[in-house]
Amino acid sequence: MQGQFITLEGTEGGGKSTNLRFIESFLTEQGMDVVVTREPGGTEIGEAVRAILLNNDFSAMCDDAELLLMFAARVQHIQEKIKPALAAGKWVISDRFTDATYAYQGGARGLDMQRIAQIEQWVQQGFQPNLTFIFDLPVEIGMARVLARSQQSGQGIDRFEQEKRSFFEKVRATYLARAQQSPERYEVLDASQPLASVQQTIQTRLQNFL
Ligand code: Z5A
Repeated sequence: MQGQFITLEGTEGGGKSTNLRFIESFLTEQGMDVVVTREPGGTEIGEAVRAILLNNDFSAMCDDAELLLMFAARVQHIQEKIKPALAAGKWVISDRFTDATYAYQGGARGLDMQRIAQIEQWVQQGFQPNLTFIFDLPVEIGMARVLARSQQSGQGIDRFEQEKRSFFEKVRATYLARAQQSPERYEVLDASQPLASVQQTIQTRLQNFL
């Protein structure tokens, strides 16, 4: 089977990072050569852009700058890392991709979806993930998980995590609407379930996908 591009999406605290490693292990056991990556980030330049995007000191960042920085990091990511890996027959799993831009900059910030689609076309020229998992859960549960994690680790919260519940409700609604529009590409997971149950659903979907 050719290399495939899988993305993980959802509101915060859904378990993307936790399950990224599970998916990597499962696919590696099946004999796939797997590359794990994330957005914003994934390359040296992309990680530098990420540091700007998440920096709490940059509360003055305007929405258009945020949007364009997301796509600047993404085009570097696609050209430097994702497409070369796929061309070499590897599987690429990314913690977030363009669905996040529709959800956060479109749904939550309120930027025009048509404008996002135009930039997406310019940057991606039709390139899309083969499969997208959406880790869906009530916003308050996700926020509580992130708060608990930050208290345990002693790390602060970033520029996005400072947003209010209503912001994340819009993010969630946009993800679900997108999944409804193109159900063949998305698997919506109930991320409020215990981890073992979420991972069982992921494994079943991956087995079908293979
Ligand atoms: N962003 C954007 O605006 N536009 C874009 O185009 C892109 C991104 C690409 C950085 O993303 C921010 O960039 C993001 C959107 C924006 N901001 N937000 N919010 P990120 O992916 O790096 O950061 P994140 O979304 O905040 O990730 P996260 O908070 O780390 O969420 P997660 O990866 O889904 O969660 P986790 O670390 O795997 O799990 C959180 C905790 O819950 C942890 O303690 C787990 O042990 C626990 N957990 C996980 N699953 C379970 C279950 N099933 N039961 C119980 N506990 C669980």
